[in-house]
Amino acid sequence: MDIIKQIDEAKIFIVNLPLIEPFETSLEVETHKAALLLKLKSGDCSGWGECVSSPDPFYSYETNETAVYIIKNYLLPILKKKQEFSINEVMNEFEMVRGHNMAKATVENALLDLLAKKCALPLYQVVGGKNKEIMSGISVGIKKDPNDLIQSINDAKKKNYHRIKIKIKKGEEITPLRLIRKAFPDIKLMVDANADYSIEDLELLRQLDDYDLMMIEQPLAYNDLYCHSKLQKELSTPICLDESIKNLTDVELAINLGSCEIVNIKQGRVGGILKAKAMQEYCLKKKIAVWSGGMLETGIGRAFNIHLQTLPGFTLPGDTSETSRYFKEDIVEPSIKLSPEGYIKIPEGDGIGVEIIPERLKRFTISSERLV
Ligand code: OSB
Ligand code: MG
Repeated sequence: MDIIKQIDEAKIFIVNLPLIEPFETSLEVETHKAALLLKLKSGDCSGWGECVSSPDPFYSYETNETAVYIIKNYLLPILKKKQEFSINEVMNEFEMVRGHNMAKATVENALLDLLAKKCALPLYQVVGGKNKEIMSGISVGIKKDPNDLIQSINDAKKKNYHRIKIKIKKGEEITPLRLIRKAFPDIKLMVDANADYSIEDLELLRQLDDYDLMMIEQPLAYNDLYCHSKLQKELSTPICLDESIKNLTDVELAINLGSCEIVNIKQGRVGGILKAKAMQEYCLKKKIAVWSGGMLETGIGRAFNIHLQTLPGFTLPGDTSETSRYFKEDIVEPSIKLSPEGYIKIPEGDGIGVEIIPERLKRFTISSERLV
């Protein structure tokens, strides 16, 4: 049942979709989503994956170009050699490539979609998820004009998003937080610093404890679990790690060092749904809450994040918002819409449950290459 037969076609696409509004973080301002897509075909079934890398190595060392390089020269050659295989077996062989978990997740995701379609089951049933809907949260970028920030939060509140995250950067965080709490004393609020602070900023970071935040996401450097453990001891607000977590070992280290109380599991950053599931299980055992982040994915990547969140450890609302928060036109149908109570229904079609619209794929593609 979990066996896939030989891959007889593999194709890579780079699509470029304009975002409805620029998305600013402490790292960069994004105006477009340049996504790497992978299509794998076996017999009469196809599966799709989307890489969460960006064109630039700011959030992670992986970029769209390094992912293409790794997929083309290392991962697909492993896959191509096999007549019949299980996804686990392939993922184990991928371990010979160190790191590059975004590239690995892309192939894993496409294989899972393919397998689920072959079994005529929705993806969440293949990975063992239970929930029929998930809580939706939103990530709001840095705004130059405080009125824009208040407006965005008001819009999100009206849509009943289960929590609102705002991006912050060092030295420009207190004013917006004060304004938000004045206008919305009770909303569920958190901040994401994308590693903009250092432990030297302890006194500034202590002030964040005054704003009743659900958590502070990735305050310190991506590679500094030790200083996060020192910081967590000084703050009453939970720290959540994002870019520091690339695999299960990072989770074990972070939890046992006391570097965080919450983990943002982005399946696309940690090598795919199966790796994310193992991390989620570990965190559940350790009573560490997890949620699913996002990378402004197109409807393909977002569908994987939605299916992931049906697993039992995902008790906190994630960053998966409705399509209209990102794109005027996505490359898939149906677009994701929130229920009046701020939930997203799990697609019940086979595989990821969303269809690629060929005309839109063609229109948004800036390059493509057949690899097998
Ligand atoms: O740090 O979580 C992040 C987007 C791009 C890169 C990094 C991050 C984000 C988000 C948006 O916060 C999440 C989403 O809505 O997909
Ligand atoms: Mg983050």
